[in-house]
Amino acid sequence: MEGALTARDRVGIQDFVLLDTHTSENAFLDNLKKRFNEDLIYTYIGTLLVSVNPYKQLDIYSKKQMDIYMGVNFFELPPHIYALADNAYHTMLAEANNHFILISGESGAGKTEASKKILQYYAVSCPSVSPMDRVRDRMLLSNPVLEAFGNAKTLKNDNSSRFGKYMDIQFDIQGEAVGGHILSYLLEKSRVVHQNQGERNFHIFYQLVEGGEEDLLRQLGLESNSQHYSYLVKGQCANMTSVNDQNDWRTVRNALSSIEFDNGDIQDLFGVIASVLHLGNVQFESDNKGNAKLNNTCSYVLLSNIFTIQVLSPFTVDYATYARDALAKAIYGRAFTWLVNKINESMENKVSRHSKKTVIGLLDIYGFEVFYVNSFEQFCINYCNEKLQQLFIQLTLKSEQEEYEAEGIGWEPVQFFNNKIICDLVEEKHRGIISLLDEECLRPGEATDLTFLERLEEKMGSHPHFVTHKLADKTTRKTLERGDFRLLHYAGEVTYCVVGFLDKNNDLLYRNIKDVSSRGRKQGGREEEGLFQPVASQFKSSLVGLTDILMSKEPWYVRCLKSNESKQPGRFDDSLVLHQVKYLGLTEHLRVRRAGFAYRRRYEVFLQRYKPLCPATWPHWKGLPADGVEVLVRHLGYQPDEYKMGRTKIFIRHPRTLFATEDAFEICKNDLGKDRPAERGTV
Ligand code: AD9
Ligand code: MG
Repeated sequence: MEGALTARDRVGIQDFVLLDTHTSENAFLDNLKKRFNEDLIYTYIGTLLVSVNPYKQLDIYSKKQMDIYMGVNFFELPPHIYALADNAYHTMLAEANNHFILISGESGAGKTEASKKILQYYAVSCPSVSPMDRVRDRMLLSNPVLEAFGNAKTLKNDNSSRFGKYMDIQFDIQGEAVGGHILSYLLEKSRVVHQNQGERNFHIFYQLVEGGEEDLLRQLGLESNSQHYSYLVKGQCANMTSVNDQNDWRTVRNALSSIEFDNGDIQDLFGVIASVLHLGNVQFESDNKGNAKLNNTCSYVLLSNIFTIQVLSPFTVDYATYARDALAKAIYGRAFTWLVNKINESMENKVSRHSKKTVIGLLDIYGFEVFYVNSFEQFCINYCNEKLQQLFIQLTLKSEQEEYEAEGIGWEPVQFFNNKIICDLVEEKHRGIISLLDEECLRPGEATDLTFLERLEEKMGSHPHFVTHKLADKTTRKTLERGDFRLLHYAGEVTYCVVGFLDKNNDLLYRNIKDVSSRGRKQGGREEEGLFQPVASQFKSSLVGLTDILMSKEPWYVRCLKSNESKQPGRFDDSLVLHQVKYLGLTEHLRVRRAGFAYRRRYEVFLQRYKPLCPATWPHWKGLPADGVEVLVRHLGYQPDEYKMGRTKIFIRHPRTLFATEDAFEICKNDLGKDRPAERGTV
């Protein structure tokens, strides 16, 4: 016994719900740290998985490990991302409904890695019949491709996602993965033309230039050296040790071939990427009237027209450079959209299109981030994280507690910080920051970034989560520059510099650029002339759409924590981790979990499923379902503190109680024979 205690002391508790000391933040941190020091990066809070980034390869993701976790009850093995993936999968099959896995955490916490592990688990572990293998392979191969085009090195993460990704994995009723579909969210296009010190452009540019075959580079007119391209060296770290662009190029190149990209597609795609690089090297100089002209090294007549003459009025050098960058961003953005569409086509389920399917959605977005200078991009990214935190609160802390109340279950409310106030500050109709930004964008010629800031200060000045530069000194003692405003986000305060907000929100491509560049090919049409929606509003609408998609499914959560800021293997920075534990609301979640009930089922559903386990309820129970359930669980030996009877549902405290019942049911079902199909209920 003493030995067991020592081991437990050393490696901590694998489910916080079982932590016998109080649920303080320090006890929480202590347990995480103990486990982290033993390379145990996963810990549960009930069915929620907490993951701490180890920044080193652990030998826990092998095929052998996958086999161990397959079909095994959640709590029987040490916590693992595979256990969560497996549990979601089996619940989906048993209950024939849709699920999603919300992976959250700040930049560099391990979300993208977690989502890859889950996808790999499904690809390897789910049953398969031959033609579907191709769909599964394509789902896996879509990862390196999208990462190449949508990820980049930032100061926070060498492989930072610069777009949001939601992927549905579709399963047929046998549990085979038969199709996939990706929705992508707001790509950070500004990175194409500018990178901050210590950051890079999207990986694909370096992969192509450093790894591309001689023939290909010759065809594209490219030098095999990223230093040659002005768009690749803005952050002064084109070559970095933690990535191998040449190897990654081969992976991406092979993946593209395997996912139905024919040679023509691939040529076009890299033609576009190369054109962006060439564009970046176009330089302008002033003629004697102060107008822009291409400098001597550029000899393209068409380019000359695009950038130096705007219908009648000539461009200045600054304006021409601006127009060049706008075009480069637009080209890359469209290539990315095209790529996602192509990948979707290749993952489309073409075999069992009409049969019933259920899905598991995987959400991996860009995490909360704070840099020295934060701009429109961070504003959008951090707003997105606020929305996901709000969804988490809605689904776990708020609705959970409201349900106990509605069901008449005695309940001591757990207090938590509800970040709805920050979401409203950003997105409220007519009053939020996004609305004000849009209004300013509708006053071309008059509005500037600074008039936008003035309006913000005027309207938001007294909001508890908004700090204007006038008040900053008094409240936080940290000064703000004149062009800054600060938001007190759920995950910490961020100072945004307004420079570029209007322009990035407008995302306008000058009409004559479009006209000239589309000459000689079919005009793509509607989008150009159609309704213009500013970027932030568009993003807001797409996040509302995403929330709707998620709310219609059963949730699972992976909360990723960053162990240290310097990406060092095995280093656990107490204050950094504690900060995340706090703002993610993990201890509040634990308190609700501990005091609450892991499972609930409507009486009818519970009775319908488990009635064969009790002679009094089998084959029919004539009274009220609630009474039948009471008789049934007493017969099964449930102790009084293990369950509660609500108005419409039974609440079961620990998953293990339900698992035991489920095991008994499986045995009974086999005993009853095949003539009586066991019906599955839904919650
Ligand atoms: V961002 O919001 O996209 O900037 P993520 O996605 O949360 O961020 P990511 O998954 O990319 O972070 O992880 C960052 C790095 O941490 C990875 O490149 C790995 O080097 C490292 N990492 C993350 N998770 C693990 C893991 N389970 N095992 C080993 C890991 N290393
Ligand atoms: Mg990521």
